[in-house]
Amino acid sequence: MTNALAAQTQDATAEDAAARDLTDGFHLIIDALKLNGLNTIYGVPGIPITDFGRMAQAEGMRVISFRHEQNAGNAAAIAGFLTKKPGICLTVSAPGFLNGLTALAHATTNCWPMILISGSSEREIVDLQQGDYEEMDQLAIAKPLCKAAYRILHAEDIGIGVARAIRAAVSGRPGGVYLDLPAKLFGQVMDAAAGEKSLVKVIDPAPAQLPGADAVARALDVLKGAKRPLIILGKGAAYAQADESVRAFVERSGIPYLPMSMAKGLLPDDHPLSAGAARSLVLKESDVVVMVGARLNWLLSHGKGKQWGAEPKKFVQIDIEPKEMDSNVEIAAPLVGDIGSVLDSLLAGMGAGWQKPNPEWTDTIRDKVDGNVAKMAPRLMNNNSPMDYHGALGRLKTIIAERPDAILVNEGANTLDFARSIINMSKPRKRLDVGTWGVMGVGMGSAIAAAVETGHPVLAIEGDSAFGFSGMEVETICRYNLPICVVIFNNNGIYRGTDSNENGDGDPATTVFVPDARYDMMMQAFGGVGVNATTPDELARAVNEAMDSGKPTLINAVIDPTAGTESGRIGNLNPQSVVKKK
Ligand code: ADP
Ligand code: TPW
Ligand code: MG
Repeated sequence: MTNALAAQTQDATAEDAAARDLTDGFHLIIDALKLNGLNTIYGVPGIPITDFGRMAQAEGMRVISFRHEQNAGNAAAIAGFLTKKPGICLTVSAPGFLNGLTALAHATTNCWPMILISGSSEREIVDLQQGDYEEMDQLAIAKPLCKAAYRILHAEDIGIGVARAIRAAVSGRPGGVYLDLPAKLFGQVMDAAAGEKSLVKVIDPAPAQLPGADAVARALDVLKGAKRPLIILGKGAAYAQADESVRAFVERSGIPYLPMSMAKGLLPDDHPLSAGAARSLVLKESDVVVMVGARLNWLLSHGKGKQWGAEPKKFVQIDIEPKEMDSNVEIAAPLVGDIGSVLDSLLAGMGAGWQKPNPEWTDTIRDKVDGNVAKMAPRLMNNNSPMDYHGALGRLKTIIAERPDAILVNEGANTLDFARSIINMSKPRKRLDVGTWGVMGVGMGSAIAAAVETGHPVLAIEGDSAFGFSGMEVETICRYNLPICVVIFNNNGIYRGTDSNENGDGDPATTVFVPDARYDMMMQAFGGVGVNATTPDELARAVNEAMDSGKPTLINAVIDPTAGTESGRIGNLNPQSVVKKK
């Protein structure tokens, strides 16, 4: 259909539409999403997408309305990680769009597929800067913050536009995509049959990418020369859903592995080859390291420096993104491809005569792991009141061990670092946290998406500060009656609750909150269960009840305000002044 015709037909009345069998932008977008198996939208309604949300719900999509777009966006981002399909976030123009944009950038940084669909104001007015309602050149602003950004101006382009967005989000290294839909698009009408024909079902959206035979041979040569090899599993490996290949590669090679935080559970944390509790040792002592869907970024001190020991290492790296190779250190054997295909090629090349590493290496690691686990065990059993991190997390560790299908959401500083090392995961993609940026505020969005996408119970372990960034979504949790139990580690502040303001003006210190706050009462305000827990036993009782009942629950866990340390485990990254002012 020509543009002129499209414009003309916009004036058609509803009766006309029924008589002539027309469709419109609203329906075409919904049909395009559904055709591609995208059946859930996370968003906040308003002009110009209020009716779109309503209609999507009426057409059988699940539409989860949030209280703030950033949380809806974080939900879409984690839905992408969990499902390998782009999570969809829907926002209104300018301010809503900007609120969603942080999450789109977060998804892109973490290599998760997501599509931020935003309504926008009229192009003609925006481009002349004539002051339209919520005027903003959203496409230009989104571009540098995501993997791809598109705008659809004509109803007949919706099929192609949505297909492009999906393919851009999931192919190669996944990431966030922005899709700009000006208000006028929604009402554009066209012939229903032509509309249906214009839709595109994306075939093979994330094609397998096989490594070259020479690259596989090179990697196997490097591995065969290794005396103290190590595998590092990253969240890219969890995302790839090549779980059997990952397990087979670790077990057949006999090489110990270290899981990055969101790769925990790809193999159970108590697996005999897990080096999780011997991290410093294996980083220092290994001579060949196989990176599987993990980047040598700040989380691994860029692959160099003290942490990595004095002797130079050889790296084998498996990644779908060729540019990742040599990003921080030289990669001796790059394997560009998808994790399943690459690992299967390596397994085939290893053959029957594969020599597992010398037991001296694996036994050393085992001893270290066993020693560290034994050292930790008694601390996890304490019943101190107020609670410390170990006493509280010891109980939560047991609860998660008893419920391998439950999903753990985790954010904070000390609350994050202690929970990550204390709580074992036994299945893939069950641990969702702050990701590559260490961003606070992902908690409630992640918890909601986890419950919606998987139907499994969710335990969200939240620092009191971390929770505050998305806390209003407890209403959303209650409204949709989701099986989410939020535990707030309430130590009265950021890192510790004991800071004081040096200038004596009566203002509180910058890192402390209202002491002894009762977050549990927030949940009660919306009809959920709220519990104040002051001992590990009380905490365990309340969490067990919540996980069994599936009722929306928030537990205020009273933590000793002196128990934490500044910045948790990354205090070394925190610049501190050495200059004392007189
Ligand atoms: P972590 O934080 O767990 O170390 P990163 O987010 O740093 O993990 O790294 C994940 C890596 O996985 C990214 O470099 C990304 O390109 C890669 N990746 C994502 N999906 C796949 C896939 N299907 N196959 C191969 N590599 C992938
Ligand atoms: C979007 C900086 C890192 S950790 C943290 C902040 C504010 C909160 C730590 O306190 P919490 O945990 O959650 O109470 P605990 O157990 O140590 O007391 N803004 C964003 N992201 C980050 N990372 C910050 C600020 C930060
Ligand atoms: Mg705190």
